[in-house]
Amino acid sequence: MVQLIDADVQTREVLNWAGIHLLHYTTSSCSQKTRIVLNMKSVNWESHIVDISKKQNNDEWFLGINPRGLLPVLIHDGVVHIESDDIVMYLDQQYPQPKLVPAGRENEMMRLLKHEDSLHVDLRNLTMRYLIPADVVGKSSEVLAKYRKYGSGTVLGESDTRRPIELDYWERFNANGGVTDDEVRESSLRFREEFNALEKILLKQNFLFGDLISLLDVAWFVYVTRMKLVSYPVKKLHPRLDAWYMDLKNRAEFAEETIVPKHLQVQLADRRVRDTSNGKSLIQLAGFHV
Ligand SMILES: N[C@@H](CCC(=O)N[C@@H](CS)C(=O)NCC(=O)O)C(=O)O
Repeated sequence: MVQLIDADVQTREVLNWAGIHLLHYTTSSCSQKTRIVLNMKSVNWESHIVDISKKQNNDEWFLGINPRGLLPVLIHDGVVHIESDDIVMYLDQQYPQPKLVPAGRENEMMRLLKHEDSLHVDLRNLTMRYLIPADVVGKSSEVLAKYRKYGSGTVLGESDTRRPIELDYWERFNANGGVTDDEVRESSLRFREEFNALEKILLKQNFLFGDLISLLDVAWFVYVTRMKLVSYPVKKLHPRLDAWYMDLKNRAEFAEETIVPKHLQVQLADRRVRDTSNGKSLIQLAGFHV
């Protein structure tokens, strides 16, 4: 569990926040994951929107809460929790109804969630390339300077190892002028491999961790949701995964947290047409024959 210690947190006001608070952003996939779990468990929580499109996650106030500058953050009675997978594991312990990790299988679940998290960079690549509008994508040198400067820079009292990885990502992104065609191909192929593995599992059981719904379903649901938005052909390549997705999508707790705003839908449709006519759609760059 990543529960920050006192010395990690510089925005001291949050240490006095009582109850459950979530710092999140509507369309952030990791935020969606935590909100779905909060819904499933009928937890009352207070919402604090941190607008990623305005880079508020790189402001001093937010970096003083999460030195990694990433969403979501859960604050429970003044204790700051980061990393969405740790947050949902924590919520499952605190609010066991319904139980989303079978008793005795916590380590196995954590391992599988960490594996899912390892694809976050691929999800980010495809999101940055196909979803985020050109006027918002990337981080300017001013924003990166704030990212370097603010916050304690420590997690659990140790110099944070994640921040240099994040900085490296954005510096490379700027140097390459965005996500490259090769990165699109590699990230798409990585997802195809993972989705193929999930497809096999779902041919044997109802959900990803057995016959009952679990945190693993929530975690992959938000990824599949995003991959559909970037025009990855889920239904054509992985029909069983698509049926599993549709089942979850029809549940209010999932649907409410993954609504795509109308203006974004219109932008996406335009973009899809443009990318396809330039031979740069995800399907074309990945070389999928669908
Ligand atoms: N491993 C982290 C990943 C968090 C993450 O990358 N969050 C994204 C939103 S889904 C974010 O805050 N991005 C903002 C940025 O990179 O500037 C988690 O699961 O919480």
